[in-house]
Amino acid sequence: MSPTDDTIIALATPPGVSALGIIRLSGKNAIELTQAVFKGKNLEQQPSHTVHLGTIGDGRAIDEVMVSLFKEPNSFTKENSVEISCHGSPVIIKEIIKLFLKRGVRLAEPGEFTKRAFFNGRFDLAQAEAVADLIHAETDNARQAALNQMRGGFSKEIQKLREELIHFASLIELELDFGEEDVEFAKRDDLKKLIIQIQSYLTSLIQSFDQGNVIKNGIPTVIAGKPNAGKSTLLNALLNEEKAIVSEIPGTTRDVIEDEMIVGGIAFRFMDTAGLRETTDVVESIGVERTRDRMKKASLILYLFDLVNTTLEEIRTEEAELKKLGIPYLKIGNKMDKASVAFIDLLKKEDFLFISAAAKTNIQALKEKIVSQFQIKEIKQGDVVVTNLRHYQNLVQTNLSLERVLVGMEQGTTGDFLAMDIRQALHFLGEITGTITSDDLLANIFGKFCIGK
Ligand SMILES: Nc1nc2c(ncn2[C@@H]2O[C@H](COP(=O)(O)OP(=O)(O)OP(=O)(O)O)[C@@H](O)[C@H]2O)c(=O)[nH]1
Ligand SMILES: [Mg+2]
Repeated sequence: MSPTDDTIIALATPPGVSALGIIRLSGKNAIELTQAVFKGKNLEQQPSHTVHLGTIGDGRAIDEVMVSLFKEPNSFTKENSVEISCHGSPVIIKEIIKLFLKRGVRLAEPGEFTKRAFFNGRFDLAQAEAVADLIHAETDNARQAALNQMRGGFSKEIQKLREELIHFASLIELELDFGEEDVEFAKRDDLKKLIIQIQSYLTSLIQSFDQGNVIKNGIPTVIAGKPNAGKSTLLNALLNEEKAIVSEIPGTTRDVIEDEMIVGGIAFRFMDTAGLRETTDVVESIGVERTRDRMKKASLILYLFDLVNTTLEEIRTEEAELKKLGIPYLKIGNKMDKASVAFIDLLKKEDFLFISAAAKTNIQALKEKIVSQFQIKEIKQGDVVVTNLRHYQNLVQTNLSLERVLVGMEQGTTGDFLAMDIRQALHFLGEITGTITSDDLLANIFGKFCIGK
């Protein structure tokens, strides 16, 4: 059931001047309402999935348009839907939308089309979320993961496991009805087998999040080093943008400055940080704390040395510190334009990459080196990868609840406690697919969508 019967409208293409603009309507009266402002054909008599040329306007013609019809339930929202392709002028788009607003159509909220599709049973919640991921995919891997998820991904499997668990929960609850009598409808061995099977599936999904998280959020790559090493200059060179302030004053950067960039088909989240040094400046020392924190969480550290102002001993000391973190790192010698040839020669034995961030020398080589540190598995059609933090958290919670059921059975816990933990597991699984929802959860999910989707 749709949450409302009203008809909604939104521009589905980006605002601004473009060749075409697509305005989308959905709701019981979408076709009838379009007919009222359309001249060319009687739209209500046309079959679904057909396109019609005509003029649109209210007495005067606003534009010549193509109207695509989708009749319920064969549309994205499962409601009557219309897509109006007009010329991509903001004035035309505004005037056309106004025509409909005057007739009682309402502007769609973010994600409202997808929300209706979800409520009308086109797909479950995990699939609805994948629609947003698909739109925002920045790499081919992210696109494929989202598409797989949108096409069903783990949804069906989770639904099936959930039904089997429900079966056991109801059997155990039935036992409780018999009170004192010693009956066992739910065979404990079968339940144990089922739980182990579910856990093994959940574990594989949970493990896939390592990769899924990288796909969705990029590989956290921290640029670190002493003040003035040229970290901010390097961030700007990597991004090809004046993102961070560069100055000759040591201690310029105090906060973490980050941005994402696709290199070799992989998304990296580059972070420029405050230079590492002991300082009495309160703000700077907070910045240094943040640097250390980000370094610990990084997948790769780009450690920068100023080739002009650093001795071999200093390099050795800094590297020893760096090594202790146990995070993969690259040693980068910056300011090669000003450095002495002898010093560079000396460092060649130390597995250094030499660059000039200011002159953008060897930045391409550095990018290649960065990419070569990661072997990203290509996601293929049908591969299930959990990319969504919410799904991941619920999968972990489900697993914990099931673990409690297993432990409970080992310890001979009574049926009522087993049933409670099974219900918990069912709750967490149900939230993934949206069998169980709350207004907050839905508002949170759909509020992040674009308007018009
Ligand atoms: N000659 C030369 N100078 C550079 C190079 N890279 C950066 N610099 C200069 O070094 C100084 C410090 O650069 P930043 O990028 O601000 O250094 P930082 O590591 O971010 O410094 P903090 O934010 O203070 O930790 C600036 O004057 C830059 O212009 C380079 O490749 N060659
Ligand atoms: Mg800086």
